[in-house]
Amino acid sequence: MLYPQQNAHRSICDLSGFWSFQLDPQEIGETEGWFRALPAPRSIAVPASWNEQFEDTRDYLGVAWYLRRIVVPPAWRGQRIMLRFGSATYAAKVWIGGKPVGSHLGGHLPFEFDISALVSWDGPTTIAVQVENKLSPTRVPPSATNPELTANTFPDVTYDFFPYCGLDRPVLLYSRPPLHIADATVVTAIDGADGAIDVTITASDKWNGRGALRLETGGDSLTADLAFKNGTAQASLRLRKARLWRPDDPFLYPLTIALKDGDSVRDAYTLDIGIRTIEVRGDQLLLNGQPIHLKGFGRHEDFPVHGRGLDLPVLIRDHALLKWVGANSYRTSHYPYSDEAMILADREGFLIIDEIPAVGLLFDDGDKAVETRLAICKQQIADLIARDKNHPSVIMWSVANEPSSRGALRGNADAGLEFFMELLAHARAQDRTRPALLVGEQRTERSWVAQSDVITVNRYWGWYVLPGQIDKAVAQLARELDELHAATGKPVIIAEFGADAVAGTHSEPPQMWTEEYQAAMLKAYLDMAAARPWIVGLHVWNFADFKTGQGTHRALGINHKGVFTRDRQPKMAARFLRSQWRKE
Ligand code: BDP
Repeated sequence: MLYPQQNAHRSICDLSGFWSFQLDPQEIGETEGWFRALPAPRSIAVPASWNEQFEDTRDYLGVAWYLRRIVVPPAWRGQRIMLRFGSATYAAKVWIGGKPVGSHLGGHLPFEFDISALVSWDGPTTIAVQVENKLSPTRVPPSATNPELTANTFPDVTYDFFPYCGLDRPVLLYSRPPLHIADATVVTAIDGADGAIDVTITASDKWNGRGALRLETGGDSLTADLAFKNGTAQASLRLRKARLWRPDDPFLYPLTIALKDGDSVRDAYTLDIGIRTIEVRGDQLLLNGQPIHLKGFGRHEDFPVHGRGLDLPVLIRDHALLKWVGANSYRTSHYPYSDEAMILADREGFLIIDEIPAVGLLFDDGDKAVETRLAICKQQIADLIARDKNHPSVIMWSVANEPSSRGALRGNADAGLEFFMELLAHARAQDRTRPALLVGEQRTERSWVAQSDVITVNRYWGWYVLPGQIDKAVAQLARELDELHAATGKPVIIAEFGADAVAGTHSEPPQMWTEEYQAAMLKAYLDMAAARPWIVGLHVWNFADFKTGQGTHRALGINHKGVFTRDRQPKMAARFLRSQWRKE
């Protein structure tokens, strides 16, 4: 899926701004025609979650409506007019000019509709979107039917972050020519000092004409002709002495694809590509053939008032702080992040573990529900890979976070094993160039975790297990990891470890919840990993404090495991990490 682009053949109209908004707790809007006009609207900002914009919406997860009247530029007549939502959490239905155009299920991933036939050329066109985020066991992430499996917070979810809702990402109206580039897939390889670039392009209308590729190299550009057959063309470029993409030199080459009719260009699209490889060999992770160690965090898209809404200054600030602390990597825990985050990661050189929203998966409510969730996860994997396959920053696919064999699967690890083997196989089939993994917790079956290309585990020894006893906890963890490594022979990533610290609290000797304890715990993990070269990644949980449900173990509804506060000020742990990670 190509991100919208402004060029000589395509235009974008960004619909960020104020929309009309109304909650619909009785769910009468659809029968009463609210898609034409809202009876009692108020203004709301898009993109942003609705929860923190008003007092009465914080915990509201039901149906709500967004409306906007726009004038489509007359110059777009004759073009295909597309309406693209960066995300809508969780379920969305869309009407244009009072007519239904389509729906989408699942947050955190983009979807779009061709609305060419529905826009008005004589006046404004009304765009209406109905969104709801009801918690349900047959959604992903699911909510529990079994109270044992919930996080015991309000809202009552199976995971530890706030279920923000709404139009969290930009809504873009864009035009593209009737005959257009529909998709492109770029795969890069390294051959000695040269870069090999394979490009597969899909054009609309089963196009049988010609096209061209051009790679800007800074000197003479590299070109190749394209011959489309039934809408598909392939070409390879060989770049001598390629400048490889890597964290300390995230170099991007502009690659322009053009569809041509004789000498006239019918459509063009430019992708910024990075030439790099990623591979697991033995118990090492190799970037461009060299061992790489991931230093970084699990994060959240989370900030006061915006909720999970895209906030470009915060995105920039976060990447600046990631560099300040010496990180080179993060995981998009626990859902795909915005397109804009992935674009920035390419430009800034971060190595991303890209995760679908399969957090808190349930296996206790019967085969049918498990099958439904399997189908949703497979769709989410396909959609995520379709969106992010060309980002050099994305180095691995994560198909789940912390599934556990509690509930009915206790004693039936095989059903879960099949579930995850199927998801991992699905990811590998969609993309042969990147490793795939699932992130296990203490209770996740060993047989499931072992299916990952890189063994990836979350461990809270010294916090939830052996609280207050860091030395003993980390010694026990070291024994467990040594054994896991010996049994699988694969590289290991600790994708989460950390301690809550309420900023400004101190103790000597270190005590849980203080800044000293958090820093001491991270130090013990880093020291343990330093002696084990097969631990190829350490992601601290979390980059910043983040909002979660209200509950007895989450003071102020905040998870305080951030090394930065929610407003991005460093705790002692951030300074400690900087002292370690910047010297390496
Ligand atoms: C892990 C989860 C993460 C939580 C974290 C915690 O993967 O989402 O926020 O624990 O408890 O189990 O802080």
